Amino acid sequence: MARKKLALIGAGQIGGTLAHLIGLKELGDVTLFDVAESMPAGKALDLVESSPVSGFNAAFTGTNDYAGIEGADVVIVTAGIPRKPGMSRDDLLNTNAGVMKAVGESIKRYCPDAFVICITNPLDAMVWVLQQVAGLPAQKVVGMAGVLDSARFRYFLAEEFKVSVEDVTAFVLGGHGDSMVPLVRYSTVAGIPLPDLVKMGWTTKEKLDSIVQRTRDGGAEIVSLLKTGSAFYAPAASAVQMAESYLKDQRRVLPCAAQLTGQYGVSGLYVGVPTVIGAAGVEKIIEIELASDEKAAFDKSVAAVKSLCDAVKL
Ligand code: PYR
Repeated sequence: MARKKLALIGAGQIGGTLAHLIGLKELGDVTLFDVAESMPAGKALDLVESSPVSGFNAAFTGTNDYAGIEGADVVIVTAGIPRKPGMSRDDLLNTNAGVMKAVGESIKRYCPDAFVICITNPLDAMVWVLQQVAGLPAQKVVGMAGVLDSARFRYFLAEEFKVSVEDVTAFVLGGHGDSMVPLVRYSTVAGIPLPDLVKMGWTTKEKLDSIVQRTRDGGAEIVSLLKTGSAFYAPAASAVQMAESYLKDQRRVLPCAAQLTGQYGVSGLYVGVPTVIGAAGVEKIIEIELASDEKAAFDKSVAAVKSLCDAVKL
């Protein structure tokens, strides 16, 4: 069976980490594209030279030419500028929208059958631009944010409860911005909902509120510590989980930015919701019932996504 091809648009910190994880998991051969001259070729060579030591089989190619992504089965987009300390994801809007235009046109030309995962911020607006420019079916174009935001939430909860991260499930809805909606009621430790854990004396409501806020600020916390650039290990691991679910038809239930067509009362926008990802891309959008305060928080987050999309100038 021929190996799958994964094209990474942007060979910076996330791109390099993605390529390494894809190699270690043997998901396929990797093409790293970047506009920086020769840099993707350098990363590709370094990565392939690690393969005899780590014991994996994958080819790595670096290119400055979009033609290199031809025939890719999966495209993961990280191109664009990252934020600096003090910037919000939204400050990147029009610079990165211009980048998404060039990327979308190249995907349309070279790999219109690919499953496309966007990571570039501001995420929900960028994946919206990318899908329109590339002209791919909406179920084949998704944004990576929910897996990352839930991973942060899970980690903070596991730390609070002193249990394995593996036994914590967490649910985050809405846009990948300051108004994202970590859903306490749908998050659990081994199936026990967080409000029950408060009743059982494992934590307090105040402590949970501060974990929810830390989750919302999770990206900014890393930006302020790194001082140059934004998070890359956790975003890359999250996108690889989505790509793997698609390539292996795992039908994982993963939160991601998907185009809504009436679900949650929203149409035409990309917003973070639980989805099933399988061989057809986004095979299902799961619509859960929201309490009135949860719905109000979700609507506020959707309004923030809409105002960003309205401000995009292509
Ligand atoms: C984050 O760290 O949240 C990004 O969006 C990269």
